[in-house]
Amino acid sequence: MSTPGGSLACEGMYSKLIEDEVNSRPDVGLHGKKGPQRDAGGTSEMQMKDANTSALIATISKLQQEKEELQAKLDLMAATKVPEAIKPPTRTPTRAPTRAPTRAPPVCSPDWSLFNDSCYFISRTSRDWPESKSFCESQGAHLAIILTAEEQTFLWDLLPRGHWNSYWFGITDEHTEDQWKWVDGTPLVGGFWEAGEPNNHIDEDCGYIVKTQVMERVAIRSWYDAPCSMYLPFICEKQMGGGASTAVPH
Ligand SMILES: [Ca+2]
Ligand SMILES: [Ca+2]
Repeated sequence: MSTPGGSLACEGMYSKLIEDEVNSRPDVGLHGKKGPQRDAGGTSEMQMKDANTSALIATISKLQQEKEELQAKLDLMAATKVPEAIKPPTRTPTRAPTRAPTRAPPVCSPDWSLFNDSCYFISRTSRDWPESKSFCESQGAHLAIILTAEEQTFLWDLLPRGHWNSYWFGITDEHTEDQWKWVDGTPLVGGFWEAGEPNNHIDEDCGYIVKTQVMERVAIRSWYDAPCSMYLPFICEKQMGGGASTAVPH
C-alpha cells in the first residue's frame, strides 16, 4: 500500500500527462473549444484515410481470395498424386502368387466321397451302432456329423434307394434320454428328423437315415431313432481340414 501523500502525488502526475497529451493533438482541445474551427480540413483528411483503408481492405480481401484459390489447386494436385504415392512396391505382386496355392484341395481315398473339407464313406456291411462307431474311428474318421442341409442333401444323394435303406450316423441320446449329442460331444441343434421322430419307440437311442423308394421322401426329413443294437450299414466322415486330422509322421 502506498501512503496517502504518495497516492495524491501520483494522481497529480497522471492528470498532467493526460492534459499534455490531449493539448498536443491539433483537432482536440481540452481547454477552450478550438476543435470546431478545424472541422472542414479534419473531415476531408478523415475521408481520405477512410478511402485508403477501404482500398487496403479490398486489396487484402483480393489477396486472401487468390491465396485460397492457390491453396485449392495445391490440394487438388496433392490429392491426384496420392495414388502414385501409395502404389505398392513392384516386388509385392511377385510374392503373392507364390504364396496363394499353399493349400491343396483334400483328396479322398477310393470309396470315400469329398464334400467341403470332409471325405465320407458309405459302408456295404452292417454293424450295430457302437461297432459302426469303432469302425469309423479305426479309419481315422467318425460316424458322420451332419450340420447343414447341404451336407445332409449331399449324403442323401450318395445313398441308394431301397425298401427301407437305413444308415447309422453319428448321433445318440444314450446318456440322457432326448438329449441328442454328436459323437464329438456337441449337442444337436435342429436336425433333419422325419415327422414324429425321434420317438424313442422301443428304447431308441441311436440315429439313422432312411432313403426309401417313396420319391416324396426328402433329405431334410429322413432321420429316425432306433435301438443301437440294430445291424445297419453306416456313414463315416473323415475331416480333412487343417488340424482336424491326425498328424502325419515323417
Ligand atoms: Ca432315445
Ligand atoms: Ca424312432
